This record gives sequence, structure tokens and C-alpha cells, in this order.
Amino acid sequence: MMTVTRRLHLLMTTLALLAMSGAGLAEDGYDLWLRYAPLPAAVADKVSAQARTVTVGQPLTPALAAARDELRLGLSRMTGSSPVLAESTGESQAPREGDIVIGTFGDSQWLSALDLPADDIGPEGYLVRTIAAKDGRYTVIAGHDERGVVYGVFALLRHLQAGGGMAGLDLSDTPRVKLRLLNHWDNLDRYVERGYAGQSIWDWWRLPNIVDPRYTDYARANASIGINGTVLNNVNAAAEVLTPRYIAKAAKLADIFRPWGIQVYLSARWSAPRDIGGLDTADPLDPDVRRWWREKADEIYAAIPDFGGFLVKANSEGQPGPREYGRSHADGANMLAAAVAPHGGVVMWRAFVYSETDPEDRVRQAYTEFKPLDGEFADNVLVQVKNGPLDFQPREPFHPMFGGMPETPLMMEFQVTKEYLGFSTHLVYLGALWEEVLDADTWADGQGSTVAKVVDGRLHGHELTGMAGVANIGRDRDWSGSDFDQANWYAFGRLAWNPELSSRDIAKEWLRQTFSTDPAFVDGAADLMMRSREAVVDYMTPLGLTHIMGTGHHYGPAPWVDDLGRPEWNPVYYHHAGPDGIGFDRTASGSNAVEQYHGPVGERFGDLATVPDEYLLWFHRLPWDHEMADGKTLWESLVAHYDHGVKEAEAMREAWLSLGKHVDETRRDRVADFLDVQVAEARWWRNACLAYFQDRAGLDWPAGVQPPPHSLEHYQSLEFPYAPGN
Ligand code: BDP
Repeated sequence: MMTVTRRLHLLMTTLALLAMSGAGLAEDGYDLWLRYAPLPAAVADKVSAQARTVTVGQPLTPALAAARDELRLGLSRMTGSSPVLAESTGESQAPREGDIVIGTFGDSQWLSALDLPADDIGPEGYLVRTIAAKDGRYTVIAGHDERGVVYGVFALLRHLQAGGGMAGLDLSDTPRVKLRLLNHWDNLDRYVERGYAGQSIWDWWRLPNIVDPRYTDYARANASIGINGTVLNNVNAAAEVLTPRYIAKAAKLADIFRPWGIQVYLSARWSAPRDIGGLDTADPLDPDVRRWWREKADEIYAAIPDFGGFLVKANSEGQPGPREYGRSHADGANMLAAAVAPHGGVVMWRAFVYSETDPEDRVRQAYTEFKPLDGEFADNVLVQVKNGPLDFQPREPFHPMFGGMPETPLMMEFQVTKEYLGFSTHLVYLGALWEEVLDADTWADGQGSTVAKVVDGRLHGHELTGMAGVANIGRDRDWSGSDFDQANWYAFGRLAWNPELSSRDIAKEWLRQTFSTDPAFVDGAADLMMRSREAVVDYMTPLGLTHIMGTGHHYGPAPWVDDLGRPEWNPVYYHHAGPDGIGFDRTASGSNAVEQYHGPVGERFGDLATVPDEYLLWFHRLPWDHEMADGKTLWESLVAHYDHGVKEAEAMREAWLSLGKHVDETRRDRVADFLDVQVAEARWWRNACLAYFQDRAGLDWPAGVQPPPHSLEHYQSLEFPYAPGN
């Protein structure tokens, strides 16, 4: 039995810590998965007995101090008692029962004396071990570098939050991907392109003098999932970010992030030498232009010594680029790469290019343009390829550049913010989507050549590897605009760390830390998350349909739009629904996009007998009475998919209502309210799309199907001039 004084002490400590961390008593989502909720008393006592002191086994650097303080914060909040902090005296002194020692192998006398299996882990990897010595048991958290130590601390905290104990610890891991980056599409006026969680968290105006505590919490959250870099500004970049005034602001953020192992990168506007440099050209082969970028890089590195490098969107959707001067993407990327190379920086050159003057099928264009450049990029260039060949849709086949450019490190770009998936009000767990893509087999080097192996460099032997996630972070109190959108940020970090992790396991890990460790809740909520992805595909774009969202803002259904400036901006371009049928012929008789995939993949997609239903209308144009495997006609099947999507959204809401008892009231109700919106919008999607397709097909409703409650004209008349993120 706990004594009254002990209980009182516990209460006081908890309250003090809550006040310290800024966490309110209501679950407002600010703490993300780093809530460090109190452990059951019996567990807490055992944990704190093994966490009496935290000792940094070497001189206290900012990174080790950050790791130590995080460990203390987490342990205090979970156990109610705060470990004593100690610093190495420099002399070797044996740890005692209940110590936690943190440090890097090479620099800590204690750790180097221990003969730990350091060779089992690589750069940025960690090892968390219980050591049984004659004076008692103690814990070691170690890595080859400070990032590894920080990640080790978070691994231990994750383990404890998920219900694990301190006994017999043996946790170790090494990230498989080198650059694990968020891409913020944040403008300098704080508007976030495709942002659904409020304004940008970067207060550019007040930086560098005024520093929001959020910057540190941002870094902690990212470090906890292994993210090691962030591109601060929008790919549709303003050149001003490269002026001294803004470099100083970025430098301030870099200083805050550095202890947490996070490097700063910037999106560079190609025409900056013209825009802000006083030159009259941005030709990559012009000596003045080359000098300008070299000097600009030197200037940035003087302010940010560990600056990561540049991300570039060039000759894409109106952005300037080397093509204006008749130069290739490789000419452009290599010129910038030469400017940052002396400082160890990289260039991430985006492959998201398509042109309104090019009649080629849009999904073919990036491959057509980049494939011939394979092998021509400098060593410090990564080509950043979007998922997928079109544009972050609820479902696309994987991009054929993965597996198609063996000589070039290809960086995966996922979109964490849900531009095309219901913004922040729809619960869609993207881990499931990303896992599907990463597991896809490119057949580049025979069976088993998965996209994951291309991205982590194993398939073609690249050391320089990367994964980028377009952030879903804003100033909203809960960061991501909804409780469940935090899971997408989390899952992105975990998959960037290891692209072969299971998305269901990641979901469970996140749920335990974010809501509750109760197995009934965790299993049920993980199921809900896993089914959410197929639900959204079904109520928005089933059977391989794509890009039929509202114009510009991409909110809601608008499959009928056919009057936009560029053909491939029009939804009708992607399905051409008419009395004769629906779909895009990408087989040899059509655009032949299937030829961009390796043999077995292209054959599978191109053949009606083998193409998965998921990609049917992406690759094939078919009559409405085409017979599906289950005997339904295509029309009946399309209707059934939309209906199923709505049913799934309804079922998700029901599931949450019964799971909600495991969750605090605030978040239970908030999630429930969001699910109400999702159900209503799923019905709207279903009704609007079916009203339109039925009109185009000129067919009757299949037996037993509910016709949409409104006319097609009604759905077409809806307008949303103030939809966010546009
Ligand atoms: C599209 C977005 C647009 C982005 C573009 C990109 O609608 O806001 O600028 O992608 O990735 O999906 O460059």
C-alpha cells in the first residue's frame, strides 16, 4: 500500500510536471505521442527503481543534454518521480543499481569499457541494454553518434509508454534511409499551401529574435520518430528566403533543431540569380550564375554550418528552370550540387514535371524526361519522385521511375497532408497507402525488387538515400488539424526510418502512446485505421479512377469538370466517361504507359485478365457492360464500390463510438464529430459521382440501389471559394 505522504508526493509531482510541460488537463493533442501518461502504480514503481539517476557518460553536449532532459521528462511524467541528473566526472566510475547511462561509444569511458555489440548498429543507430554488473543492474543507452543516443532515449520512452518494463532491455535499431525529411509547403507570409492545420508554425516575421517554444517541441516530436531534416519553405519558393534577412531566420531554427539531430534545408527558386541576384540570366552553364550560387551557398553555410542543401521544383507548373535555357534537369541539378558539395550538402531535384504543351499522357512525362538522364547526376544529387506517377492520389500504381533509374538515388516523396484525401476532417491512415507502395515489386532486378529496396538503396547499391513527407503541420493546437492526422506524421517518420515496417504495427505503436494501451482498444482502433484507406478510395476514386476532385482546392467531387486551361488539369481527362465506357487506355493500344514498367509488371497491368481491380480504369478503357470477375458489370461494380465506401465510413464511425470508452471525453467527442463530417462527405462523394457517371453512361440504376437524392445540376452547382490550402 502506498502511504498518504507518498501519494501526495506523487500528485504534487504530477501536477508540477504537467504545469512544467504546458500540458493542460484536457487532452488537446499538443503533446502528440509524447504524452508520457502516468503508468499503473505497480509498473511505475518498478520503472523508477531502475531509473534513479540519469548520467551522461561524457562531456555534456547540447544533444546529450537534450536526450537527458527528454528522458527525465518522460520518466517523471510516467512514474511520478524524477530521476537525479548526473554528469560524468571524467573518471571511470562504475554505474550502480538503477542508473541509466547515456553516451556515444567512442567518447564515453564507461561505454567503451563495456564491450557492447557496437558493430551491430550503424550510423544513427542505437542500443538500449540492461547490464547486470556485480553492484546491480543498470541501463545503457548508446550510439556511435549523438543522434543515435537521442533515438535510443526515444526508443526507451516508446517502449515504456507502450507498457514495456525496464528489465532485460535489449532494444537496438539503425535507420535504413539516410535523409528522413519533412517538406513544409509553407510560404513566408505563413500561408501553408495544401495546409489544413492552420498557418505555418514558422513565424518568419518575428524570427530570429522571437522564438516560439513550439520550435523545440517540433524538433522533439520529429526526433522521436527519426526525422533528421526539414525543408522549411514551399517548393513553389520565394527567392527572398535566400536573402541575408531570411538566412538569419533559418539559422535560428537550425540552432534550435541541431541538438535534436535535425538539419535545415531550403527550397530554392531556380531564378534566384535573376530575382534577387541582379543577374539577367539563370542559365546553369553561365559562369556568373555558377559563381552566384557558389557564393550563396558559402553565405548560407557561414550561418548554418550543417545546412542540409536545396530542394528544387523546376520547370514544373510554371516554376522557372534550366529548360528555359535549353539545359537539362541534370545540368540544373549538377550546377547547384557543385555549389553545396564543398560543404557536404545535397540537392534534391524534384521529378514532378509535366507540360501543357506536351500531348504525351501526363503520367508518362516524368519518366520520359528523366530516364535518359540516369547516370548524369552528380554524386550529391537525389531525384525526388512523387508517389505516384500522377499526383498523391488516394490510389495510384507506383511510379515507374522507381526501378527505372538504377544509376540515380531516388528519393520517395509522400504527401502527409491530405490534399486529395478529405483534408484534415477525414480519418484516413496513410500508413496503409504508403506500405502498399513501398511493398510494390518493380521487378527491376527480378522478383522482390520492391520500391522499399529502391528507396533504401539496397537494390542498386546507393549510400545516399532519402524519403520526404509533405508535412501536415500547422499552428493548430494539435499540430495536424485532427487527432488521427498525427498518426500520419508518425507513420511517415517510422517508414522513413525503415520502409519495411508494417503499417499496422506502426498504428498500434502510435495508438498505445497517443490514447491507451488497452489491447481491446489498440486492436480495434488499428483495424479502424487500416480499413480507412480502402474506404476513402471506394467513396472517392474506386477501380482506378483518379483526380476527380474539385478544381483548385481539390475539395469534394467534381468529375465533370472539362473547361480548365490545361487538358490534364481537367478531371474528364482521366476517365472520359461517355456512353461507350470509362477509363484511360494506357495499354499498347493507348498511351502505352505500361511500357515504362519492367516486363512482368507492365504485362500484368496491361492485360485485362491480370490487372488488379484497384488499377482497372487507370490502365484500361472499358465498356460499361464489361464483366468483372464476380460477374457484375463494370457499372454495377462501380456503384457497389461507392456504396461500400459509404458503408465503411459509417462503420468506422460506429466502431469509434464503441472504442471511445477507452479514450478521454475530449478526444473521443472530437474524433466522433470529425467522423460525422466524413460520413456526410462520403455520401456526398458517392452521390455526386454516381449522379454524373449515370448521366454519362445513360444506364439505369442497378436493382436495389438508392439513386442520389439530388440532381446532377445540384452537385455541379456547389462552390467552395474559401476552401483552405488553395
Ligand atoms: C500539386 C499541388 C500543388 C503543388 C504541386 C507540387 O496541388 O499545390 O505545388 O503538387 O507538388 O499536387 O509541386
